[in-house]
Amino acid sequence: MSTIPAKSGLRSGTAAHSRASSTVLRQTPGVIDDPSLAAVLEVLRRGRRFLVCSHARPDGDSVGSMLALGMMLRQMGKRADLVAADRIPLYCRQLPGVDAIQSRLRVRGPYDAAIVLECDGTERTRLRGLEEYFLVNIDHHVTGVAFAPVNWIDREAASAGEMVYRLALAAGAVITPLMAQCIYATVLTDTGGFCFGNVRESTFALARDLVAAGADPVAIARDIYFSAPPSKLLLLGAALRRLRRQGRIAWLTVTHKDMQSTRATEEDCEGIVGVALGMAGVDAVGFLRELPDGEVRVSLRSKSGLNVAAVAARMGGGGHHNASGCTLEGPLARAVKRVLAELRGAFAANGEILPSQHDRSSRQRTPRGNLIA
Ligand SMILES: [Mn+2]
Repeated sequence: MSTIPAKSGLRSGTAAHSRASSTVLRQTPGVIDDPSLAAVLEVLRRGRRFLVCSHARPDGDSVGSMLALGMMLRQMGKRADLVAADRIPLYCRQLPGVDAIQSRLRVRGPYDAAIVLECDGTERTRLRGLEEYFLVNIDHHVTGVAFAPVNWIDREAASAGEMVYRLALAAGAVITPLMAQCIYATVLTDTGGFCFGNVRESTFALARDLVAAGADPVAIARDIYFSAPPSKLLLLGAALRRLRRQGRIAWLTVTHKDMQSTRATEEDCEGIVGVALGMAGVDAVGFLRELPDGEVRVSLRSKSGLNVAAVAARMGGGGHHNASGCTLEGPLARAVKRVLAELRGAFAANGEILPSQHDRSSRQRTPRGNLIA
């Protein structure tokens, strides 16, 4: 942590916030006070050829942080191959250099190290052959695991992209407009547009730095939030028809049939869970989607102190305090029961007793007559 004292004056952040802002803003090239960051940089300086990858079903943070890290490595005169097991989602396809990301299920090549971004193990990447390489793990999830010989896990970072930014500053790299564009996208998406609990004072300072370095916040927001294909809105409609609520918990489900009838793709599911979280009085939401093989993909979100990363971890998944996920066995109805039981249990463990399923006071009817139980 930096020893530079916080600025005096109007600072209302907690000590943790101030520390984090110091780390982002005051990292001077050549002065590295984080031994984990230094260890990562050492690997990057020594090697010549790198593989850069992230989790399967890449999101804005995985794509943006891979691209920015690739640009940084090339600036250092290194070779970087960017690889993803699944296709890049539509909302990320405007990011600079995105076409260079190779779609692979197996990796091979003479790499000095493979850098794994925001994963808790090599399995998350769904890339075969990865374990044969010297691994570097860069992660910001609260459920992060030190699985590699070199691990840099910063649970306070708003995105993996923020960590790449710090790495680039420490390496003495120039933050080019294209790098800034990619990193800004990681911050915007992982904070849900600066709304989630991982937003702190330093996040805005980082965003300011990135805009100063050439990121265009309006263009990035348009690409990410205002360019949805029609299938996404049709799927949202299907999900909202099955919106249910019990007290502070709401949930939505989507069947495989819904996916087929709306011609929705997996990435069209992105963001649906957040819509339900917009309901007043709801503090936790589960979105459950039936997969073609009958398994159920679960996304959890919260807007209170409820730690949904812990809830997901109890069901074999993980993630962030306010955003997490897991995969359960079907059928859908059984998965719904399990998710509700875990969410209720988590509220109860916080000392918050929720009305039971049969408590009439928690029931209401929507204008369409759907029971929101
Ligand atoms: Mn992330």
